Amino acid sequence: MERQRIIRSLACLAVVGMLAVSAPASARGDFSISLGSPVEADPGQLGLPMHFVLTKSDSVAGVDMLMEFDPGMLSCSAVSFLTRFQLATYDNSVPGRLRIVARRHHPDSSHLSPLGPGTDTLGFISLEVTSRDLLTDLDVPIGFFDDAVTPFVDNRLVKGDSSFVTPPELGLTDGSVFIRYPLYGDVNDDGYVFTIADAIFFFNYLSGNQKLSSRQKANSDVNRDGVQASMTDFIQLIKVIAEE
Ligand SMILES: [Ca+2]
Ligand SMILES: [Ca+2]
Repeated sequence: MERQRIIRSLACLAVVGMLAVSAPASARGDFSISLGSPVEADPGQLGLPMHFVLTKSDSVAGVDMLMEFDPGMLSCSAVSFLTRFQLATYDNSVPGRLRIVARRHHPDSSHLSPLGPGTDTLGFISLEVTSRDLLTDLDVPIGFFDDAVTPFVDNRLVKGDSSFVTPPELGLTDGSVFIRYPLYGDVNDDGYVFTIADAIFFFNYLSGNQKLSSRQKANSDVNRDGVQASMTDFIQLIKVIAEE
């Protein structure tokens, strides 16, 4: 009895082993769209680029993507394409959503050949970050999303033969924006808050003789009303320094 049980379990293991060998090596990894590693940002930052990258083991003639994010934290101002497409468009009309559609061929013009196997950076999404006080560092995800209302799969690839690759065969890697909490009052970004040097730096900016980095701009929202580097912030800075 015991011997039969051992033989059965050995047979089971052998079958599982055979399946593991004959299954295609991670079909998921053969096609993927990635929004890459987290992008660091400051509150109020504009034109923050998030690249989208396509990896494929076969030729691809088109891409459809749908993403969502917290519209209170981020907005999408534009999408720029780095790979040539004959039709390349996006829809950012709904806050917190972004749809991207790109095709190598267009019905009204001559075709570009499909993209061959390999990895291509298709383009980048330009993001704008909220300038309001978030009270802490915050990681805001940008996730692929399938809209139940649309009669098709929202994230998919069009292959050279016009067939589709959809999840789970198409792997999707979400992105995120890590919003760094400002050091309010450190206008010159030297690690010290409310110093005379900060006041001089701020004054030079207001006089048009100094530019501010996104970090310096975020730090300069001294009264934390979401309006960065304003005259009111400067007055508040002077007030705090005078009181110390
Ligand atoms: Ca400083
Ligand atoms: Ca302010």
